[in-house]
Amino acid sequence: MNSSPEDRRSAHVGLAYDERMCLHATPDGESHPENPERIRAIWRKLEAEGIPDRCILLKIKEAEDAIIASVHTRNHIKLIRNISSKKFDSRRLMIASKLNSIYFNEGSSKAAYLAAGTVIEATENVANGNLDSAIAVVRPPGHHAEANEAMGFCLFNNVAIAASYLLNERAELSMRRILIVDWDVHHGNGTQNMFYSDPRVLYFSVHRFDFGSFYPAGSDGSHCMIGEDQGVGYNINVPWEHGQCGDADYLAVWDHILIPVAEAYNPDIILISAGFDAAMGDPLGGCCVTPYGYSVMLKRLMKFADGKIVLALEGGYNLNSLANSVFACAKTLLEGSPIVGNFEGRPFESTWRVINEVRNELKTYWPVFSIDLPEEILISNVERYPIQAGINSSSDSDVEKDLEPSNAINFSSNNDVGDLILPLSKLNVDDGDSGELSHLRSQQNQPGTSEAYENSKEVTTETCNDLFHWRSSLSKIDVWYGSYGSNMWKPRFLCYIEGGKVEGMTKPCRGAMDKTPPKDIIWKSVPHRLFFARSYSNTWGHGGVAFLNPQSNINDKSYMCIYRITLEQFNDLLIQENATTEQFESPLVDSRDIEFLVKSSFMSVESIKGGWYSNILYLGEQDGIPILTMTCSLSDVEKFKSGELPVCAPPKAYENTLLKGLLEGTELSSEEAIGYLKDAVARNL
Ligand code: Q9C
Ligand code: ZN
Repeated sequence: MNSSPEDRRSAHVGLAYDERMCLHATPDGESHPENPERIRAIWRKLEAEGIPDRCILLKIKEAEDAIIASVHTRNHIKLIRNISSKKFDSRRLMIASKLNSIYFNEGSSKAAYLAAGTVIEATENVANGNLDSAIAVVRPPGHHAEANEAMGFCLFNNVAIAASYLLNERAELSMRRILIVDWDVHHGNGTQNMFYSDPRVLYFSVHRFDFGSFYPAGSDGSHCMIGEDQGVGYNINVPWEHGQCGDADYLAVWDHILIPVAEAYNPDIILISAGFDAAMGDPLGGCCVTPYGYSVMLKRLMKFADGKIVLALEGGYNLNSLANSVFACAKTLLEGSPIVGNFEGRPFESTWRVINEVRNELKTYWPVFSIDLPEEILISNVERYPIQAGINSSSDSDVEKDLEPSNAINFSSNNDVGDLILPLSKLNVDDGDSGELSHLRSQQNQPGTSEAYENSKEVTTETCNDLFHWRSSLSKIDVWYGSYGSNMWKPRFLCYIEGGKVEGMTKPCRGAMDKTPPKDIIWKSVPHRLFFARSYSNTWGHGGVAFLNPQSNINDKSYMCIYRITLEQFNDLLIQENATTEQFESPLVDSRDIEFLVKSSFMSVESIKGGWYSNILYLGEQDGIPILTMTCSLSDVEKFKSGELPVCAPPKAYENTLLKGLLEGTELSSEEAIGYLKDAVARNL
């Protein structure tokens, strides 16, 4: 451990691993992504590559309570210390069930103390110069653990404990500025909170945020969280808007955020909360960073702090990606250069948006952010977007179902054929025909329907035209469809037009027959109450679904995204929203109905009376074109008020979809949008 820098060929890299950290496992042998095989797989890979022989193996020891206590409460320490003891045998399950994403067994205490102790040991030896750098292959992970709460598979916050140890117990090592780089795909809420007002620790995290819907969810991971008091400016969050981010996205963030800040901050040591769940193939992260990407990210940090870097394992749940990524990092530390590789592709369009938002938010604290980014990277001619819609099958789309007995139409007994817009038994599409019906054909070619397609070659095209004669006339009339629920988010709305599904939805939509996207999109507010009711939907799971009180009130205000579509498309929307698979020989709403609506402001659609959205509202006009929306009947409102029908908060995925829409479309800040939805949930009808 004490050779001088001059006489070495490769760097002195500490490596820590101990099989006893495998003692923490699910109590009943149930499978779990955060399992002992993770660190075993890493160790096997490192051994197979001869890495341990090239490193200095570190002593593994349990952390002392006094040190842990600098970031955790006495109560939390007591809980983790005692949780594995005999007298907690009967209570472990209960306690774990009250926590968020946590399990305990008789080995949890030992593993938690060893993980924290090992990161302290690695950090101390890098700080005092015994080592150039180190890798701590530890579990359970730490960055979600709060001062007084275990969560997100984390018991003690290993990295935070080590940082606090340097600052408070080892002042003589002069580690006055600590940079924590958290590249785990999740936001390290625990670490952020522990140093939120402390300028001695610069916490930087790049993570999936998905507008607040990705674990640990909420606003902690937002780029607006920049620290407070003395620590303002020393907390930097880079929140991805979606999955699929890869090397190009991460390296763009390194180039335009992390590296410039590291230059300005001039850290004395860097601790990496090194989760590898942003790696390609990870089952939780949905991103695609390669081992080469991690290796370059690490190498770029090695020019700071005299190369003093400690990597502490956090997440990472694909054993192969995990092992290969850790191996790439070990090699990089040992050899001082990235592994061989390259990456293709360019950052997402959203990545530039996020980078700009972060720089903008922090420019008063980091003057280097005031320099504009070169224009050519902002206006790219070929922009990259994440893949969103994927049609898995043509099964029933947005069928919302209550678990409670309800008056909804029961179309649940779908067979393979029944959910196509046109009953296939009445259709004849031969391969030679083209034009008008080609959209139908493409629908039938979806996986799972080919058999039905084969069985459908009997009926003439005339039958089709008969059945659809109303479509061509309504395709010439435009209306504004007013959306106030998940459809405010355009990609979700497009599922009703183009078919398919987006993140958060469990079932794909059929789409409209005319798949032309809306001609225009405008935001408006209306004097109606937004509320959430019903208790279960197939698309979003348990929880409420958005409704607008059909009765207006000048004291109410709801945001609405209005899409200019054809009256034909509006009819297809109505069919899908009301979960019906029936074919209608006449339209549900035609131009005469609109005349009626303009006078009477709402109209109940007889043939879908049992559906949840059978009530059409006329909300005025825009550019001489009527604005229509659909909601529940007045009598349902009475039932929601009386408790005869359930009123309940929306499920997270659904709420987040609304949030995405509001943030993309209106001038609302994320706080305002969150507040708006919270308010709609909280107020009684
Ligand atoms: N619906 C780390 O990577 N997911 N923790 C829970 C609940 C928890 C990840 C999903 C993910 C925790 C260290
Ligand atoms: Zn993670």
